[in-house]
This record gives sequence, C-alpha cells and structure tokens, in this order.
Amino acid sequence: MFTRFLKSLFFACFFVLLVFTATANDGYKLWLQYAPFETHTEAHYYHEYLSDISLVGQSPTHEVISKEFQLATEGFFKGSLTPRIDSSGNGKIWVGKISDLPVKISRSFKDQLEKIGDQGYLLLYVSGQVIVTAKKDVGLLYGTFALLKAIQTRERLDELDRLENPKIQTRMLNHWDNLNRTVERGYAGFSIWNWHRLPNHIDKQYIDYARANASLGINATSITNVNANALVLTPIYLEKAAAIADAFRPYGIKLYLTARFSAPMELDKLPTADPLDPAVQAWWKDKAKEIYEYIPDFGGFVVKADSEGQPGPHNYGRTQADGANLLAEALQPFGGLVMWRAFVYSENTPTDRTKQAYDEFKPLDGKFLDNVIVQVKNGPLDFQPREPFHPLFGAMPETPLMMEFQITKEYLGQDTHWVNLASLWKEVLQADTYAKGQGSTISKVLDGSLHGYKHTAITGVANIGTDRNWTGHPTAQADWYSYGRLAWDPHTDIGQIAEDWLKMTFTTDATFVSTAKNIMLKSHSIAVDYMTPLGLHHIMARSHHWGPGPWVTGGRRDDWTATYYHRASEDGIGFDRTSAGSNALEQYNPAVQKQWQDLESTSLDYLLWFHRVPWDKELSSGNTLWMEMALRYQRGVEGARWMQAEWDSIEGKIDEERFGHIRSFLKIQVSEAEWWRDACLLYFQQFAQQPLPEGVEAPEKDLEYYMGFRRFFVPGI
Ligand code: BDP
Repeated sequence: MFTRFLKSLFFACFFVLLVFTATANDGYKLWLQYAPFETHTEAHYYHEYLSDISLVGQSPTHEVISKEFQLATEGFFKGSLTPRIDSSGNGKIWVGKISDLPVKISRSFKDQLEKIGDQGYLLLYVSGQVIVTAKKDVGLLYGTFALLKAIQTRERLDELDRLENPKIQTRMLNHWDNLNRTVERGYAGFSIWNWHRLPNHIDKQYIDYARANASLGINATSITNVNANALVLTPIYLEKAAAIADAFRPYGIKLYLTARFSAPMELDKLPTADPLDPAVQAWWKDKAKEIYEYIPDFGGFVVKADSEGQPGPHNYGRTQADGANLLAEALQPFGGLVMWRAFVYSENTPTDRTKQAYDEFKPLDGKFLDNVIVQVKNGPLDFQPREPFHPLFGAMPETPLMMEFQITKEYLGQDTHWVNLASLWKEVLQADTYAKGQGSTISKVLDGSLHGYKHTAITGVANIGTDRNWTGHPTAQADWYSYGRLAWDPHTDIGQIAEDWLKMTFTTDATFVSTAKNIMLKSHSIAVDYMTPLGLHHIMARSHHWGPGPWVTGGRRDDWTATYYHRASEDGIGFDRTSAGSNALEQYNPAVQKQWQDLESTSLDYLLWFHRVPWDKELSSGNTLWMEMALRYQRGVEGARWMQAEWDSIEGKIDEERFGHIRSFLKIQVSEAEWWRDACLLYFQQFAQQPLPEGVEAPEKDLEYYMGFRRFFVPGI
C-alpha cells in the first residue's frame, strides 16, 4: 500500500518537473536524447525495468554499459530515478555474456545462442526478464544500445526476441581532418580532434563521439585526412593518437591513420619511396612495429595514392598492388589492414575520368595481399548528387572491395540543405552488378556473400565537427545515423531508419514523425532535381563546389571543369559514354550495359550521364529534352518549398531551438534551389535557344549576374 503511494508520488513529481522544465535543445545529444517519457503509462511501464538492472561481469566495456543505463534513466525520468545496477542476476533487465547465463536459459535457447557471432547480440524476454546477451563485451554494448533504442522508440519489452549480427565486419568513419584542425569538405566547424591538448586531455566530446558510434555499431575510425600529413606517423603524434585509441577501446572502436606514401622520404630522408626498394620496405616494417607499440590494436592504414597530387607507386613506375602490398606486408604480423583507395586518376585527363579507376584496378584483381581491401567510392566520378554505381563493384571477385560513401555533403548543399543521404546510398546498395547473374547487388558484394571475401568493410566520410550539434544542419545527424545503420545491415529499410532517428532525436509524436519522415524520404530526389537533373554531373562552382557553376571551364585540367562533363552546345548536351563515345559503359556487365546503352530506354535519371541528346529530342515523358530539364529544375524548387511548408505545419511539436534552426536552413535551401534553377536554366538556354516552358518561373536575374556572383571564404577547402 505504502509503496504504491510512494510510486504514485514519484510519478506525480516527475510530471510536474516535466511540465515546468524548459525544453531548449541544442542537439548535442544526437539520437541519444533519452528524452523524458511523455505519458504516465509509458513512464510506469518502463520504470519497472529501468529501476532494476543486473549487469553480470566486469570489464571497461561493462563500466560503459553501466554509465549508459544511468544516463538513459536519468534522461527518461528527469533525474528522479537512479537505477539499481547490481550483479545479482535477479534484475528485470539482465545483461551478461553467454558464458554467464543461467543454465536453464542457455539450455532452452541453445540454437539461438549458437547463432550469435563475435559482434552480435541477442535481446530476449524470458520469464519476466529482459535478457541482453552476447559472446563478447562489445556485443553486450551493442545489445544495450539496442534495448535503449527499443525504449526510446517505445517498443514493448515483453515481446523482445531479436538476434542481430552485423553483416559487414568493419564499419568505419573516415575523417578528412587536418592536424591543424581544419576539415577538408567539413561544414560543421573545426576538427573535433584537438591534437594540441592531446595526449593528456581527453575531451568529453571524444567519449560522446564513441558512444554515438557504438550505438550504431560503428567499430573503426580513421581520424586524419586522406590528403595525408606524414607527421602523424611520428612519435609526437603517435602518442596523441594512442590516447584517443585508449579512450575508444571500451566502445569497441579501432583507430586507423592515413599513411602518406612518401613518408619514408619526408620523415627519415630516404632517397626514394619506391615500394620495391628494400630500404623502403624495411622502413615501413619498422614504422608498423613502432605504431603497434603505441596502439596494440591499431586498425591499419587508409591510403590515397596517385591521386590529386598525392604521391604513390606511379611515381616509381609501380602498380597500385605494389603500393598496397608494401604497407600490407608491414602490417601483416600485427593483424592490421590496408584500405587502399581506388580514387586514382591521372593528372593529364588521358581518357574519360570515370573510366580510369577500373582501367587501373581491374587488371590487378587477385594481386593484392590478403590484408588489403580496395576502397571504392559509390560512383565512378566523385560523390555527385546521383551517379550510376562504380563499375569496379561488378569486377573484382578476387579482391575484397569496400564502399566509401560521403556523409559530408560536399556536392549536396553542404551544411544548409536537408538531403537525406540514406536514399542515395540505398539506390547504390540495391543496384545490381550482375557479376554472378541477376541479384548480384552491391550489398551482397559488400557483405562478402557474393564472392566470399575474407574481409568486409564500409566507410563514410564523416560530417562531424565542433559545431555544438556536431553536424551543422540538425538533420545531417540523420546521415551519420543512417550510415551507421546501413553499415550494420545494408539491407535495412530506410523508412524504418528515418522513423527511428526521428523518434529518438525529437519526439514520438505520430504527426511529427510521419510528416518529417515524408520530407526525409523525398528530399534526395528533390535536391537532384534542382541541382543536377537527368544525369547531369559536376556542374558545381569551382573548387569549393558550393552553388551552381555550369559555366566553369578552362584552368589547369579539363576534368575539373563543368563544360568537360556536360558538353552543352547548340546540338545538344550530355557525355556520350556508349561505344560511340568514351565507352565507359563497357566496364559494366553486359546485362547492365543493356539498361543504359540505348538512349530510348535509358532511365531519365541517368540520361545525360551516358548519352548526348539533342535539345529537341522527345523523351519517354513526352517532353523534349529542354522542356524536361526546365520542368525538373522547377519541380525541384517546388519540392524545396513543399519541404518548407510541411516543416512549418509541425511547429510546436518539438523544441523551438531545433525547429527554428531547421526552419531557417529551409529558407536558405529554397532560395539556393531557386538560384540553382535560374543559373542553370539561363546558362543552358543559350544553347537550347528556346523559351522556358509554361509553369517554369522566370529567373530573377540575368546570366551575367549568376556567372559573376562572388563568394568569399566558403568553408571546407
Ligand atoms: C573530392 C574532394 C577532395 C578529396 C577527394 C578525395 O573534393 O577534397 O580530397 O575527393 O576523395 O571529392 O580524395
């Protein structure tokens, strides 16, 4: 009786507290808000579990788990509940390794338990207890986050029965962060790695970064720019890197560094960096040994070589395999991996740039040591708003390939546009390479099931910086989140991901969730429409890539201009990549070629990527090319306005701070969408020589204005 009274008093106080607490939210807590329950029923229901937790076993990861439960409970109950966490084994929530499970459970659930891999976990409701179990500590951590997610998204706990193993072994972030804390293509402030204060100061942000990643199962991070500085391989920096690695270890995150190919020359004055030179080989072996003395579980190297001015094996007439194997041999005794990027293209534009990586790597299939993974961008050019998938994904059965996605939005509106990248990634992951007949999707290449790769991995170029909310645009947190979920399982439904993210980050309010989810799922095609419809690509402003620049031409190299890619003239527009043109199409499986070789049947989404098309050509939509282009640009602008109106319609459902932040960015997005439409249509109209079709708004300014538009200090370069 008395306990019931105390309990009621507790909930009464809890809700009074809730009502009188300010709701300002700067977004720092990401999707780990652990926001207070919104109804009595919810609070009652979860209270029973969260007040009584058994955590069996001891390790640094167990400590992390215990802290996370405390943090979550504090959030859910506004600090009015401190969970009892003991090791008695009687808690309503029971967390512990399989080896610690009571015999009764391990016997009854033997089959399920045997299916749990090294990084997997099982969430199970048995006889009044929620069991979180795993083979290894890291699985317990992932399982704990999965349970907390179930609570955040208001799942019933007495129905839990979820066995999860990640589909891809290494799920990574690549930071393009320089040692001076600038971030290449970073739009959310400076680098979070404060090298100057390391190794002695471990910033709280590193820990929160590790928590956020662990909550998604991200288990690797490369913290330095691919345009690498050899200094990071010197003792001064290795000591600092080791401090970060120590901080991340309990969260199951391994540290990688980028390796500059010419490091032996720069750091120790060797006369060459030739991969076949014995002194160079010895240098890398010593260097690897030294690194492992600092970081015993060092993940390995990420390498950009022979690309955009970075040194590499080409400097010595050697192949990419020679280069990768040099580093792989050095790391091999310690179990390290080399992630060798396929983003290699010549300084002189000898052929269509989109063909060069395939030409270079395909003949090397099977020639890499078995601790090398070749890291391939999703498309053959460079993270454009929409590209066909990279042909290498259908061509390397003997060499493990990993995916490189770009989470930062270099070409997609940077920090101020709301573009849900999961849609773009899903398009790529589902694409069929036909490498082993129909159904040979990129997901299956990546998860190793298609070719039986020994190593499987995926990476995303991080969008994280020192901005209080980590990612600049509050909705760019969703890209980090979605990337992590797809890395864990590339087959995950992106609608579900969006829904989970919204509920965990903002509120479970049904109207809010369905409206915002709808915006998210449409946002990518809207951005493609107002930036690069119909397969247009690389028409952004020079160098910083912010805003339109279809007129960009001349300069040091052709394949860094817009005119090289769109080739607009009075006869038409588009890059012919069929056999009549650069024949890049030939790098795909014949079944894929079939989809794109014929102008008439090519999806309009890729039309100008593969074909050169006269302005008056009537397309499958019934419109001429010019009309279709103009209407798509217009549709994109209307889409952005629609996003704005939809967002306005859910005002009041979440805190004013994040609502207002997104609202102001949507205003920028709409005006930049108009800018894109007007600039591109005015520019292309010179060649099409036709009026704008009905329904397309007249541009506000003339072409000269857009071409002369001046920008200062655009971030990210
Ligand atoms: C391009 C970026 C450049 C990167 C390069 C890369 O513009 O800053 O260094 O990719 O991936 O998209 O190496």
